[in-house]
Amino acid sequence: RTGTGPLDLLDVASLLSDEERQIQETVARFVADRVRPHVAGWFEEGTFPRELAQELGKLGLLGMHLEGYGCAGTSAVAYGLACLELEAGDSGLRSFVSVQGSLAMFSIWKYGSEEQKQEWLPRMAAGEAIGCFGLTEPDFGSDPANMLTRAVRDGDDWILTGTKMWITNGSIADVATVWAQTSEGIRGFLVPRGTPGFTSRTIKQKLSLRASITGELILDEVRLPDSARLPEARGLGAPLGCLSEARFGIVFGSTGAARDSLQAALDYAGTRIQFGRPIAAFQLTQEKLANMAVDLNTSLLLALHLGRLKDAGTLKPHQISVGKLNNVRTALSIARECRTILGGSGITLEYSPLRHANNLESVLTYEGTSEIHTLVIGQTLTGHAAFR
Ligand code: TGC
Ligand code: FAD
Repeated sequence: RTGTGPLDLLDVASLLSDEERQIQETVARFVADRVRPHVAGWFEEGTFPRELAQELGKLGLLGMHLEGYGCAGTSAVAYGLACLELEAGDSGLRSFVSVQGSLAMFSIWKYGSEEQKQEWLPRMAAGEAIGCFGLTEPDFGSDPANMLTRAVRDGDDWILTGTKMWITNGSIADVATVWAQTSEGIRGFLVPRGTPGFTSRTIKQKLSLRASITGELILDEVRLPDSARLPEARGLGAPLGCLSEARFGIVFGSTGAARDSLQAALDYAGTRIQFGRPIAAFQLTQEKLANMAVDLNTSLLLALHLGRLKDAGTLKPHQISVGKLNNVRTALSIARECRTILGGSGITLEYSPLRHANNLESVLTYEGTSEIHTLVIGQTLTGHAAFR
């Protein structure tokens, strides 16, 4: 846990409320019982068991920081701690929860009509309906402003045409939030599975986030009524507002993958004997462990600080970029270093660090690449946007 054992050098746990600790404990227990025993198998098979959705729903983890419509309405910090424990299990599990709650549900909660909220949110909170969020396209990832997907008016209806790429839950979703250009700028649409012209395919042969379904969405002249449009979503700021929610979860989540890797390396170093001593007794191993523990604790403090800002309603997008950039690259570096401590044993799925490291390669890229977050911070510092 964040707050137990030798890894909590700074007693970060003492900064949490009883309720926050309780939520964290509950999620950690769920991960220990329902995820840890199976996750290596899911990763190897490249699957995400759909039945987990309803279990996550029962625990109140889907859209947990949203108010009403069957959502738990917890604090941002509690949501972050849940992400941390889920990602200590696997980034794929946290991805599922991020996309469902912070992207698909949040887009409806924030920009949807009352009818859309009533139709989708309670079922999505329960894990009975799965959502996805289609922003990225084959030719436009970091630069979504130039997306090619178009929605054109036809009487009272809209006709959507385009392709969305790398969409988490894309091929298992019951409803997709799809972002498209219109003559009035970017707008969001809810596209239910089974709508004529809407198909998806699962992307195979991934080396990262294997315990997560990633898909491609194909929209071939999909006809939708105007009631499928998210009425309050106007311009690129709408999808970027959803991204701020999910990026926040990653600031916490990535520290979970780092903590789990470090715990595995620490345990292994204490029992692996070479040259007649546990490898934990060698100074070079201790230097690695100490540096990683310092970095982990720093990441946790940063996450908690941003969480407190979010709960106070003052968190700014560039501050989320600081957290996402720092905590994901730190977690990736920790996971890789932990793998070295495990030696040859570290290359199999028996131990978690290389699985986490492989997953974190995706986390470094999605929700804004490390380069994009660097440029967001650069723009804040200098006033110059260096994206284009
Ligand atoms: P720019 O002109 O800067 O901004 C357009 C409008 O958006 C507003 N804005 C934001 N609003 C809320 N939150 C943010 N973080 C925002 N950033 C910008 C901005 O104020 C403006 O509003 P307005 O009213 O003036 O129009 O836009 P730009 O085209 O120059 O792009 C800026 C840039 C590069 C930072 C942006 O395009 C970007 O973030 N690109 C990265 C794309 C990205 O992150 N894609 C992620 C796809 S979803 C995903 O990866 C899910 S993985 C989930 C999982 O499995 O866990
Ligand atoms: P590109 O934008 O082509 O970038 C390639 C390289 O160029 C990167 O290193 C990038 O940083 C760099 N680069 C680009 N522009 C600049 C610049 N101006 N300055 C300097 N360097 C630059 N998207 C969704 O919409 N929904 C999802 O659910 C979703 N899930 C995902 C799940 C996985 C497993 C993955 C891998 C991706 C997912 N994505 C999703 C897509 C993800 O958001 C994009 O991959 C990401 O935004 C980067 O886009 P790209 O892959 O097209 O790379």
